[in-house]
Amino acid sequence: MARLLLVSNRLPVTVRTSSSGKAILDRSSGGLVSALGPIHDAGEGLWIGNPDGELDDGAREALSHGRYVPVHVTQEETDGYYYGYSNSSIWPVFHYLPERASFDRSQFQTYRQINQRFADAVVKVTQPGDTIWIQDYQLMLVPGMIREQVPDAQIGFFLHIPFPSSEMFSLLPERQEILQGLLGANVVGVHTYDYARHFVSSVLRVAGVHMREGAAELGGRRCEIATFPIGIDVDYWQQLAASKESEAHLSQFREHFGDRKIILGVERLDYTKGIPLKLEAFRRLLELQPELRGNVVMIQVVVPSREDIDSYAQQRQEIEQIVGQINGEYGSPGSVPIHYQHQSMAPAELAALYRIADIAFVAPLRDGMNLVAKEFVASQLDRSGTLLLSEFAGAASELGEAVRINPWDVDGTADALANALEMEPSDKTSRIDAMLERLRRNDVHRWATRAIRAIDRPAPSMTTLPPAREPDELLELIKPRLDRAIKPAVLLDYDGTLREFENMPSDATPTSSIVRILENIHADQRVQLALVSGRDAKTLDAWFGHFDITLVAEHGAWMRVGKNAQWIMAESLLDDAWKKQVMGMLDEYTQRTPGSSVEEKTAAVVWHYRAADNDLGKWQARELTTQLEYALANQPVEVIEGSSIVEIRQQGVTKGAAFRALEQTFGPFDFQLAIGDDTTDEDMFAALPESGISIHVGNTPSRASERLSGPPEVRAFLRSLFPPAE
Ligand code: GDG
Repeated sequence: MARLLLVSNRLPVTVRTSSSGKAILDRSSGGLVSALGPIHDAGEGLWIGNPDGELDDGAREALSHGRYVPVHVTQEETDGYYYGYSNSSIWPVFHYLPERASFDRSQFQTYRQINQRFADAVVKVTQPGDTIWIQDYQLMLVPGMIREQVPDAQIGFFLHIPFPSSEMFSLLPERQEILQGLLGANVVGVHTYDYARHFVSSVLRVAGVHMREGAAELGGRRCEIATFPIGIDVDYWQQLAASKESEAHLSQFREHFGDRKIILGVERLDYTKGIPLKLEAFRRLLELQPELRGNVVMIQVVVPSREDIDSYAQQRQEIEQIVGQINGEYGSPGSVPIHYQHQSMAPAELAALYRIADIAFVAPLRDGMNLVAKEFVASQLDRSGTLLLSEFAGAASELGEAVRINPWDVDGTADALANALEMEPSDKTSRIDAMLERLRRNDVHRWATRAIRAIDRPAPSMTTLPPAREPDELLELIKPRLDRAIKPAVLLDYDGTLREFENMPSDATPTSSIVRILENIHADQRVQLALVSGRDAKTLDAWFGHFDITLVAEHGAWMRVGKNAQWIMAESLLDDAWKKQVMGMLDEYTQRTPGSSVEEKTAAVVWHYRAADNDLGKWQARELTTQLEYALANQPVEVIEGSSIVEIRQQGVTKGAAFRALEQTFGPFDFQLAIGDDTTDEDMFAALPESGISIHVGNTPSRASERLSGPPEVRAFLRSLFPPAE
């Protein structure tokens, strides 16, 4: 396995000196560390990052022993790079709060300088075959900087915060340089489809680079954007929540709060987390429902963070002021409505809070993902809590069963709190169960493996765009050759080639003009005509059975060589154990993508998304393809992305094989013409001899020698090539 070089602003360990004077590494806690720590431990890779504080020789040795490579950043540099550009420019802009942002060129220069230091540190230790994976917004220039020095490096980048709309992104004075930095990666990963879309539009508007289906082709190399929503370690949280330590905290809390209802908020001190508005919504609840006063409490844990930045210090003041007001207004001796804590707590205590809470109140104004929401769900051993989740958190796109709120709508949020307090136990249970199942399936380990595989995956070979021709021009080129031929073969794809697509495949019946074209070709006695389609035999029979031509169904799985001939099945279709596995995965994607559907064929399974939202469909198709390629690596099948389809097909069954079978039956031919529009037709083009003529339909790259823009041009071309007999 390739070595993995992880790069993050902070190293995931701190060095401590034991009583015997020995340097010991303590692993920090947190989602990223729990995901990548085990991978780092199990492999032979390195982790490159900034250590906490000064290192003596013992500390250096301990780090090196653990395969950690320290990159030092001085206090002054931290001010410019971390508190400055990272957290005072990028962070607020990427969270849609530009009024909190400040832009200072010298801070950017420090950011660039530290990014260069990280890049140099990576380059120094990298070896051929390594996989480099860079984490987060503090290091956005690093991919490009490494790429400059190691052009063929495998580089991934993951952004843990939102990628904003291009209008917002463009506020950054250094937007060009930042994008170029990111485009240095082979794969840029983000949490959600929305962020990916935003990235694509920024790349186009700001950098002028077109990304087709989520990938940019940059001077012979690709940069792909992919969504990998980060998960949590579900087992860890469930075990922690059930631990003795956590149980002890839980009993204490139960004793303290009695039967009062508990609304819980846990976040880092950050203006993106929407804490003041949450407090306002809670205030509104108490104002509107006096009977709740004294019967409901809000526990708000605020973990100290970035207090060297003014806006963070101000945020703390603002929060504490509101807490004071509400407690003053609605408190009574012995009953305080808000329990506020500006300190972090031990994980077991946090898990106990997750368990005792009736409502987890997660209301960020923007949040890349939000792990607190997921941890709360995982810790619900009694399945008795309700998650209130802001629609502006990345987690909202996965946790559909949460009660969604718009944090800006204080009245609406207060109503949602009131309703959640009244929710039926069975409703709570079923919501938690559904979310938990999803969290299990997409846990943090899966996040890491999916992302690493995507970085490692060899880029598909690049094809170019054949020259586009007008039908007449193409005719001049081809007609003389056809006229000279004694035994010509004409192979035509149907959907997207002869016939325009319809939303419902069954609606794409042959028009009279298509029928006439086929008749005219067939009237030329010399020609062997074959319709080579992905459709099933039944449909082809119904539509074209009366023609005395060759029909090829399911991309070569079935073939019928004349009007009354039997359909023959290709031989390699016997083992289909892979289908079951594939169907399970396709079901999941069908659920996630409204309008999509699954079609089962003899030698293939197809996921259709033509009737789904176009962008979403394309996106899910990419994800699905990645996942399938990995899951089916050892199976005799291949995964093909076609026009609004992903097809999983038994290997050896291709349109290329169909051409060869045709040649065996009738051949050899002295003229070959093949026309098709999608990836499956590429096999057919590849099977033609060098002198064969292949025509790709559409405006995407292809190995074909010629190109026509769409079915109308194909029909016009064929009408002139095979004019009706006088
Ligand atoms: C960034 C993105 C994205 C909180 N209080 C305590 C404590 N925590 C832990 C939680 C959770 C983590 O901190 C917070 O994670 P979030 O995801 O909620 O937020 P950010 O720190 O802003 O993280 C975010 C994330 O990166 C991952 O990609 O989800 O959108 O902003 O794990 O458990 N842990 C302990 N004591 C506390 O008091 N031990």
